[in-house]
Amino acid sequence: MDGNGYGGFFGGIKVANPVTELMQVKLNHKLEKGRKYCLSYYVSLSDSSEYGIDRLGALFSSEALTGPFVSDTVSFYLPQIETPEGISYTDKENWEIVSGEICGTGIEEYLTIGNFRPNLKTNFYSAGNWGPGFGIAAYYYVDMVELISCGICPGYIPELPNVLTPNGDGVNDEFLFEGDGITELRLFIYNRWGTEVYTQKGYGLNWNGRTNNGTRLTDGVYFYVIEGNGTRKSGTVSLFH
Ligand SMILES: [Ca+2]
Repeated sequence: MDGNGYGGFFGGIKVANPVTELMQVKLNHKLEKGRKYCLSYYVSLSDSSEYGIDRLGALFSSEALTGPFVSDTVSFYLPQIETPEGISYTDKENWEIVSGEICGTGIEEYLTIGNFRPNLKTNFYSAGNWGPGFGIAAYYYVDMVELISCGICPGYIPELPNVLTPNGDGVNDEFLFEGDGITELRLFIYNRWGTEVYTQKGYGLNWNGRTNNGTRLTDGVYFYVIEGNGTRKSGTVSLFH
């Protein structure tokens, strides 16, 4: 928390017909299907707020959200990430971390954070009165919003090409899926007679058309099996050197 470039939002105002504020940003890239992302950001309750709240949310969407976001009693948007009920953010002196995970589906391009609960259904927690200010409201400063790829989603196995031509021309040269969390997967390659010719597990699955000893395999159709991450996938891949 360097305090540079921080923003803020009203997490709730303990009156009817409240103001709702959310912070929204367009992501540099859409979330990838099957990839897990870890979101974290830090909040600090403003000195002028008499209350903090719980259930801070983060919503990923394909389009920018437009208001109205809530009525007094109904939410129009449901965040994929929400901190637990009963865990309040009331610290005015320090930054508190908010974090959660989401599995990408390939369409999410906007991130919106804030309180998605209707004001009359928001839980307020006393944070002490530090003098005149917003009064019965929770205004948060926000800093260090970070979204990183942190694995693959349960049950997900990546799509793989069905042609491998490892001749370095930049087309179909690799049979791979890279990423954090890939350590959960194991790759097996069999020839047409069912003989295992290549196996791999660990970070980054990548078969280059050779055996584990580096011997170049003959052109033809091979079968692959990928296991792990609670699921299994098989298919064929045609190898042409
Ligand atoms: Ca090629």
